Amino acid sequence: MTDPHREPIVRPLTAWEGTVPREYDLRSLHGPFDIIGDVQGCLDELLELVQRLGYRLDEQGVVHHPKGRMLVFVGDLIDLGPDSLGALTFAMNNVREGTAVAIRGNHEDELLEALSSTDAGRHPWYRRRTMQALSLAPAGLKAALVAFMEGLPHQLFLDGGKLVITHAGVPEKFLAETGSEAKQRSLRLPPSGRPYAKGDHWVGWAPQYKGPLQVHGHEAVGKVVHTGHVVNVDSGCMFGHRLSAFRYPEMTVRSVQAHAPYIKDRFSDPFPKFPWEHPSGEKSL
Ligand SMILES: [Mn+2]
Repeated sequence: MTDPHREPIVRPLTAWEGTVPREYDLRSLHGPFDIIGDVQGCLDELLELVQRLGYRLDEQGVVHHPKGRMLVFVGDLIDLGPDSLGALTFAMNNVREGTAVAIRGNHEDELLEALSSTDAGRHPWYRRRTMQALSLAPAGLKAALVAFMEGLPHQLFLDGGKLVITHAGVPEKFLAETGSEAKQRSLRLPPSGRPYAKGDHWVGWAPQYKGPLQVHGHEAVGKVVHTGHVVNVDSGCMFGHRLSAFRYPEMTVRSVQAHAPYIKDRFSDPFPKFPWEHPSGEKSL
């Protein structure tokens, strides 16, 4: 008997039919992709995950996959875990080599804002730590990392427009928008307008979303959640859960266990239940 809450993955994937701004347009890249959830400075888990996904790392930390797979980062490479600069440098080196693409998360955005601010105001502990690490880095590396973050787009359209990457997840009507308000929405959305609560931003739109397959991060809920054409790939490594990759076009999930809980989980239940959730073939490595 068919469970009405368990819709099949909708195939074929629909391509975005609207305009794609140049800064978001990587439609000519067709993958296959391994879309990595919010790394948040969890470099060790990132290196473990990419190697288990079949990538070989060269001496510069650039990945090579025998089947030409590419990494995709959904933003928030930095801050809560132990090695923000390492994670950021890894992503930068691979983007430069064409073995990865990445978008900006709110943590990169807030760091750039903090760095450009003359106001010495209070920053959260993780921002102070990341800023200190950056200040201790060689000047050339610091400049390169800042330029890398400044160049990160807020959304990316891939594979002919059949796949879109956003940080916080956005309803269809906000895709491909470039205004400053839209960009902020892409980084921090709760479309309900309510403060974040467990799974909050899924309630408003994901089950009804009809756009191209959208993979995003930002809201750590302990495991990858796949709702129709929307995938939240942030499985909360920084909270001691897992770092995950959503594989495209296979639509499967691979993940590794966090080596430690780096900060206290804001959710009392690390695995909230979503009644419409799709069984996405999650497997541990
Ligand atoms: Mn975020």
